[in-house]
Amino acid sequence: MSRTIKRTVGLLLLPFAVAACVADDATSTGLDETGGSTLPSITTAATAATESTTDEPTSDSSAEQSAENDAASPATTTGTTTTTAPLDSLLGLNAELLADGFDQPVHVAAVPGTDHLVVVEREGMVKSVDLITGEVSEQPFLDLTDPATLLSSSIEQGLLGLAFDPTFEATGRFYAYWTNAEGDTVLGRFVTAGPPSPLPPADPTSMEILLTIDQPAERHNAGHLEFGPDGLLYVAVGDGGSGGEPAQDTTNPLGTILRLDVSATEAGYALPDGNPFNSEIWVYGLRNPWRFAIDPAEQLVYIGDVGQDSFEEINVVGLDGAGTDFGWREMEGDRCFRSSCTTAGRTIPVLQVEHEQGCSVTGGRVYRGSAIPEFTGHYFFGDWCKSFVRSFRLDGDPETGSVVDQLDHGDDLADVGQVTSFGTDHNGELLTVNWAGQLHRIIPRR
Ligand SMILES: [Ca+2]
Repeated sequence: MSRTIKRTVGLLLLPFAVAACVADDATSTGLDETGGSTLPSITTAATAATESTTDEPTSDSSAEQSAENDAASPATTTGTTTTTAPLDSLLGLNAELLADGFDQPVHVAAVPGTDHLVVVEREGMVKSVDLITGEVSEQPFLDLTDPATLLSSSIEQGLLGLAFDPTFEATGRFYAYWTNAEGDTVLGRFVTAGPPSPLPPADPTSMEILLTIDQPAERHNAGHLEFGPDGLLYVAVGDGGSGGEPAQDTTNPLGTILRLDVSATEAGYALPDGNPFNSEIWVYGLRNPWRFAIDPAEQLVYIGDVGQDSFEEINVVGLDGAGTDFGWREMEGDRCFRSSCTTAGRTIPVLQVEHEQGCSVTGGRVYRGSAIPEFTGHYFFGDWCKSFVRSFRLDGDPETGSVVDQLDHGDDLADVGQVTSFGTDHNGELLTVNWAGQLHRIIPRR
C-alpha cells in the first residue's frame, strides 16, 4: 500500500521551533505542584574528577569514574584471577573532525557495504564522505533541492531523515523523509543507480512516494527513520506544531512513531502484525521526536522528544512496546501539562532535562563500538541550543530500572557544538553533525 493521510487541522497555536530556553512555569497549564524532578543531578567531568579522589587509584577523568561505577566495564578483579583489558586508562573523550563545510547537516549514516558515510543537509542535498580519503564527493548521493519536490523554508522543514534498507547491499534501496512543496511530510524510497559499492548516486527516476502526511504547521516535523532488528522501518512524526492535539489521537499519525513493513519487492508497504491501531502507528503521545535510536542489543528504543515549557525528554521503550502513550500533550515529562490529566497508563521519560539546562534535545545513540568499551551500553545525547553532550546508562528495564552514570562531557566534547544528529560509523563508533556544518567522530583519549 501507499497512501496520503489528510486531516482537518486546528489553528496555529504553538508554533515553537524548540521549547523556550528558560523555563516559565506560568505559561504551562498547571504543573503538578507535588511533582518535583526526581532525577539525579548530572555529574560534570570536573565534578567526577573531584569525587574520584576519594577512592583509591586517583582518577583524573569523568569517564574513568564512570567506568569504575559500571559493573560491566572491562577491567575486573575477582579473587586471585585478574583480568585486565588491553587498553590504557581512559582519560576522557575527544571529538575528531572528519569533514567540514556541510550546509545545516541534520543526519549522518554509514553506507552499508562501502567505506562511505552520507551526510544529509536540511535543504535537500545528501553528500557522501569517503572514509579512506576523507573527501566529500563532488557529486551528491541524492539531490532533492528542486522546490517542486522539497520545501525547506522553515528551520524545521526540509530533508530530515534517511535510512538504508537492510537489503541495501543487494538492492540499493534506501528511504528518505522530507517536507514537500506544500509543507506536508513525505516518506519516499529510492534506488541507487548501480551496484551500491563503491557508491553510485541515487537514481533520480527511482523515487517512489510511500506515504504523505498532512502537516498543519511548519514546526515539529521530527523525521528520523531507522530499521529495527525486526526488519521493520520506524518513522518519527512530530505533532505538526499546531498545538499538539493530534498527539493523543490514535487515528492521527502526527505525534507518533510509525512502523511499516517495506520488505516486499513490489511497490508500497504493508502494515506489520502487532501495530496496535490497525494503522501505521506504533507508539504515540510525542511532541517532536526529532531523533530516536534502536539498540538491538537490549531491544530498546531511546526517543529524544523535544519539550515545550519545562523539560527535554529521553523516553525508552522496548521493541515490544507497541501502543505506548508517552503522554504529550496531556503530560510534559513526568507531570500534567494540562491543568488536570490522567497519568495512569502513560509512560514518563527515564530522564528529563529541566529548561535551565536544555532547550532542544538531540536524541543520540547507545554506544556499541569497540574503541571505548568503558561506555558500552551508555546512551549519548545532546542539546541543540545548549551545545552539550551527555551520557547515561539505563540500569534495568525502562519501567523499573534507573538512570545511572550520568555524565556531562563538557569541554571534552565542546568542539561538537550544536549537535543536530548523532550517528554511527561502520564499526559502531559515534558520529555527530552540527549546525556549523562539521562532522565529528567521538574517540577515546587515553
Ligand atoms: Ca512525554
